[in-house]
Amino acid sequence: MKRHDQTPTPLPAIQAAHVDNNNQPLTTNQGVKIADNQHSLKIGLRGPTALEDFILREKITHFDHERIPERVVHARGSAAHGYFECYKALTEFTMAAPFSEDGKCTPVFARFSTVAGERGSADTVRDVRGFAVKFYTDEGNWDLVGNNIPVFFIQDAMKFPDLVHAVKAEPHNAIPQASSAHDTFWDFVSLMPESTHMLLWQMSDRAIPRSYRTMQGFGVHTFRLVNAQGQSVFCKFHWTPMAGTHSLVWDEAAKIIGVDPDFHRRDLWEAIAAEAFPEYELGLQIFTEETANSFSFDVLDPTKLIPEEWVPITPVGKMVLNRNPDNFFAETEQVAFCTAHVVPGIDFSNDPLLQGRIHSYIDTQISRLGGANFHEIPINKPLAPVHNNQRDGMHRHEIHSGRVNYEPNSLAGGCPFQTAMSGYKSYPEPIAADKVRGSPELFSDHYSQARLFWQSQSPAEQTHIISAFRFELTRVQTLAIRMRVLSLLVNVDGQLAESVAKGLGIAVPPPMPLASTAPIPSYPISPALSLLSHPGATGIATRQVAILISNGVDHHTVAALAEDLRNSGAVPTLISSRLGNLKTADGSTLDIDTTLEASAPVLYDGMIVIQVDELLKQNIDAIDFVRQQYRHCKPIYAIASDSILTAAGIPSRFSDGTVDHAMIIDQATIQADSLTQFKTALAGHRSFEREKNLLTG
Ligand code: HDE
Repeated sequence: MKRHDQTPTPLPAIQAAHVDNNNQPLTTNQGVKIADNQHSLKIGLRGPTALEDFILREKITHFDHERIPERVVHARGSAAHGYFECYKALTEFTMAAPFSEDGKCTPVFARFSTVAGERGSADTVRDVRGFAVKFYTDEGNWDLVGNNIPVFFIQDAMKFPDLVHAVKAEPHNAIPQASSAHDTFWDFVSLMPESTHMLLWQMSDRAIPRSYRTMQGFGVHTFRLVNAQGQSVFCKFHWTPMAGTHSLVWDEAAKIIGVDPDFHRRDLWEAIAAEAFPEYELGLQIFTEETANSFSFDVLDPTKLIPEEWVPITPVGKMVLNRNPDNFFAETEQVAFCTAHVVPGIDFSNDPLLQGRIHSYIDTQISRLGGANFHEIPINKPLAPVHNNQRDGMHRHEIHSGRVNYEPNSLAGGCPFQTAMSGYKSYPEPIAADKVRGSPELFSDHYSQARLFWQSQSPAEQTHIISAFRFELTRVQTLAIRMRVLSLLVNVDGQLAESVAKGLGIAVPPPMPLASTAPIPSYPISPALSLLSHPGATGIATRQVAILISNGVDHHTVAALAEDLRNSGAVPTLISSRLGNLKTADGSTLDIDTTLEASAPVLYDGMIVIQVDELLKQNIDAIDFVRQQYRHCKPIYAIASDSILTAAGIPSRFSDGTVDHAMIIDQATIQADSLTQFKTALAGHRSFEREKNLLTG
């Protein structure tokens, strides 16, 4: 696929499987036309149903088997089609097909997910997000199955089932759903000091993204790139959203769970439908084995990252998601990502977590998708042709003719044949070692990178981390577990431990003993680890803006505002206390999009409130709407509406007297300057300074 050929057309396998019911008669699965789809076949109108009713039985039997097991982790997710465009050929480092030519485009399917919740759980829970991309390359499928956090809880695949058992709902009562805020999770991680670094990320705003479109993605492990000459370098994969990295605030995330559990799914779907295509730049940290050996940590340890300041990120291309799936089950549910799906030019490192994953992903599809032929499901079919002697099994679709299903053979002319030159070759890494269970000495430093992350956060981000620890540990019922977590945190930062302990009403315990006597490495602060360092696009495209109005509003003002916002790509929604036509000052009417009853402030990135009448000023929902926008640090533009701000108890200045630039007040009508100021605040996403007014200590 070339750069000019990026129209969002379905992959051939999906196109071939597509069914168009338009103008077609209703049939059974055997293609027999159905005369009556309303009534079962009965012995007399008031009599029993006949066993011979094959139409009823086929329909009900199929229905009875409509569900498949959900993913054991990452069950809740949403996906989209798109393409990856390589900026410049990367043949110096890799022969991987997506990087073989300047401007080459490769079709992709990307699925984003939460980890702990079940398939029907809410989107905005505090959790790690999956970021999995299937590249349909001309050399076969390559799956980059990453997360939105660059490190992981554990260092060895051996502990994964324990981690997942601990974080999922507790086995005796299946509570809580999609939440780490319970005893078993914190019991486990507090006994696994290697989790500490990841815990800080998980308690940070990274774990409550505003949108799948505004979060980063990471391959997490160290991978290998191999070029056509067989030379190899190490590599870490980074996805950065062009829209910038933005998160929710916890109170808001928790409320969205109730008012719109599909918040992220809807956001992704609507953005693509509106052709505001989500884009992510792929960057690589490329480094040699010698460089890796010079680090104070082991690059095979997935609880460690490589600071960007040590190995810069080279942008190599971008992914554009430009087509929503046609069918959630057929595509999003049945897509099977496997870390074992690599193409020539991409290889594994010996990271013990990655090594375990290479097995797990294929294995899990066998029970989830009902057998070994899941690669024949249209969404999983490679674009590259498949020829081998694997045969039979549940739900085999392909029909191989002839008597030869083995290799070597002479009866089929030796086909299909091995390709010694261009076939996949594993990098011949020399290894001379004992077969042992254990981990390298460098794996035992569990705190210095946690400290690096903590120290690299802005004050607002640090405050949010403290609140998240307090929230989760307050939910934990066992005092000893709270104490153990604090003893981990003391090793990260005394102030952090103290602030968390204060919220829990307990004294900071002594630090958890260190696992090694080796000198503790120190890292300079890495600004790139703060979400604020990736503001992304400066505009307000796709931002949701609530416009709160009441009877008597100036028609022209509202129309002009909505038009201006729409022209900037934002999505304005007119909200009032009733649906239907609202009477404006000049006697004309305005069509309201939704009501205070049916909507919620947490669904909007910012709000404008215009010329509120007496009734709205006293409406508790309206007051609450404004108050929550303020509390969640979102921009508010009040036009002739300061009375409602007063009713909501909202100041226009911070406690230290400085101006809140995300709070714009005009006394009479809309002012061009004020609107620009509002849009700038909206583009900036949040005014965390406002928390100065909100924090209770
Ligand atoms: Fe996964 N993981 N994982 N994981 N993972 C699965 O595969 C597993 C890990 C990730 O949208 C499962 O098809 C093991 C790290 C994503 O369909 C399963 C270990 C990272 C997705 C599995 C890990 C991930 C999964 C469940 C430790 C980030 C969703 C269903 C050795 C780099 C993919 C499935 C999608 C899904 C196993 C750790 C990311 C059971 C054994 C680290 C994004 O195979």
